[in-house]
Amino acid sequence: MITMDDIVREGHPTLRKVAETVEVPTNEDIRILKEMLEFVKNSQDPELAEKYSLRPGIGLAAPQINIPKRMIAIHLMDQNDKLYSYALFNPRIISHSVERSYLTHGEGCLSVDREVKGIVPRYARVKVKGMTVDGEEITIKLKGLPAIVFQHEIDHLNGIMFYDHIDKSDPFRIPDNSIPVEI
Ligand code: LHY
Ligand code: NI
Repeated sequence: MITMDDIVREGHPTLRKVAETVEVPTNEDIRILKEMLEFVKNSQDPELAEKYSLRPGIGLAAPQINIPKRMIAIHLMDQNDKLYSYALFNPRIISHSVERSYLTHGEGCLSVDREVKGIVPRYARVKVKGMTVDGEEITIKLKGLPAIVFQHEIDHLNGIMFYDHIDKSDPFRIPDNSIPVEI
């Protein structure tokens, strides 16, 4: 199983690479992607998180376990108790709103062991396409926290860290035309 020991931290070169498209997933790719989703789920289980010292998370990208491939796993519930549980190859944003959003308390990252304060502007709504572990191409419409998490994870596939988006000269500047999202 994946644990925190498998997660590379900022400064590791893989986090700054553009990850490779997975043209045809091998059985090993599929196994790893399934394990990534298990890790995210396990991290939310208080007993397992305690037992294996997992930091609770809602998303993981393959570069974070030092695998430079376009694979992400996300598992979270939105405010209406709707579950967003996805393990995707080659996820991509096919369209997005003009309107922005941001987490009021900022973002964190399992690969960043420090608090980085500031507002991370995101798109308020995104449509994401990707391939499931069963080889199915799917399109997902997202808003609110799920939309933010998908953008955070897809950024990892392009070597982008959340703090790259924080305005250096004014970290708490509210983006124009934006909706605050509370966790
Ligand atoms: N995981 C973060 C986590 O805590 C994702 C995240 C995204 C947190 C946005 C907060 C806001 O699960 C990762 O860092 N994955 O890359
Ligand atoms: Ni992250």
